[in-house]
Amino acid sequence: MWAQHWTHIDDILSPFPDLDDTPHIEAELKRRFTALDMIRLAENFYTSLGFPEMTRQFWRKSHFVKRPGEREGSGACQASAFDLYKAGDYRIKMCVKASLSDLKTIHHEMGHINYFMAYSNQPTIYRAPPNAAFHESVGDVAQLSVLSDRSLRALGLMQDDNSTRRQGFQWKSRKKARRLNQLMQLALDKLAFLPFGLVVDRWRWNVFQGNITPDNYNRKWWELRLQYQGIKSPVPRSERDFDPGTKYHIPAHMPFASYFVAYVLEFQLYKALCDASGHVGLLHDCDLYGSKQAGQRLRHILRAGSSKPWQELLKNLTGSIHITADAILEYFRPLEIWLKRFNSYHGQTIGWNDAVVNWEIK
Ligand code: X8Z
Ligand code: ZN
Repeated sequence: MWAQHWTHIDDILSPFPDLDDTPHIEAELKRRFTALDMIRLAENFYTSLGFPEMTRQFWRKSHFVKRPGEREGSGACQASAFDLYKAGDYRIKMCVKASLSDLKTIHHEMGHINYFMAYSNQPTIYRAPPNAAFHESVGDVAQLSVLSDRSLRALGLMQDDNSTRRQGFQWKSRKKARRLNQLMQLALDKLAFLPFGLVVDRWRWNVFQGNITPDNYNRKWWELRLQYQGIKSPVPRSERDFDPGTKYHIPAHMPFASYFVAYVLEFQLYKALCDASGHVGLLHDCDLYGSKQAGQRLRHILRAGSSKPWQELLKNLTGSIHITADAILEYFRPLEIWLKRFNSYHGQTIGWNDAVVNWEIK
């Protein structure tokens, strides 16, 4: 609805559709996993790094499955994690299904829970992240790891190479093609999100500043959508509609810029943890599963809560006090190279031109 993730159009954007593993992964998840299995899987990832198990209260008091009457896109199902500030009382609220998207989300939410647990010994005032993007990044680092080729294979979610054999594809190029497909699948999540992450708080902060007023709430929303995301509504909109209000975080008054920063930061943290785990090779092939060294480095940050400046904690892990896009660029480089070649071969222009901007809904 918000075009915040573009994974749903993977079928038309996959570089090598014949070798796309995504439908297989989705089918395997549905066939083999229950909602509980998905949650256990995420827990298992964190404990393999040396994090504690989820608490008894977590299992007893969380909301894991959609109840009758609850809608998928409603507040009840919008995934979130809660620190009840009582010994062992941490909960998530999510409607878990066996799907790739929910596999990512459950790792994200459990990242929050692990953060809550790690800083629980701090005085209350420091039981918070050093900046909001840190809280949003932890679980996403786990996502990147669980989606690595090695991890998907270990979980038995990938097709074996024989079943993807196609005429004309040698083993090596087949491997490359499948990797590009996976990078595209993830880019449609992580990269496509960035402009949307910016739009939400650009719009909101302009409302707070009085630059966007009630008489143009919706028009300004769509101007930003076009400017940053390059998208238009498929049906006419007017000020009788309030489209920003459909995004949970607007009526719930939850900041959104933290996700924008987190989507960059998570790659930086992931890269540093991969280095700590002794990973060699391409960044997107790194699986942190079982690495106690990586777990220790990560826990060091989480335990501090907000008792130290984020720059100090970042420096401790990455050697830098700056959040940079170097790691996200490194991660997607093979796809970037492929896309540049593909676009130049097909004479594609990048971006959206006046024809799109001036296109009006009839
Ligand atoms: O709201 C979330 C998390 C809970 S903190 C599931 N996210 C944003 C969203 O769903 O819009 C994660 C990605 C962005
Ligand atoms: Zn979150």
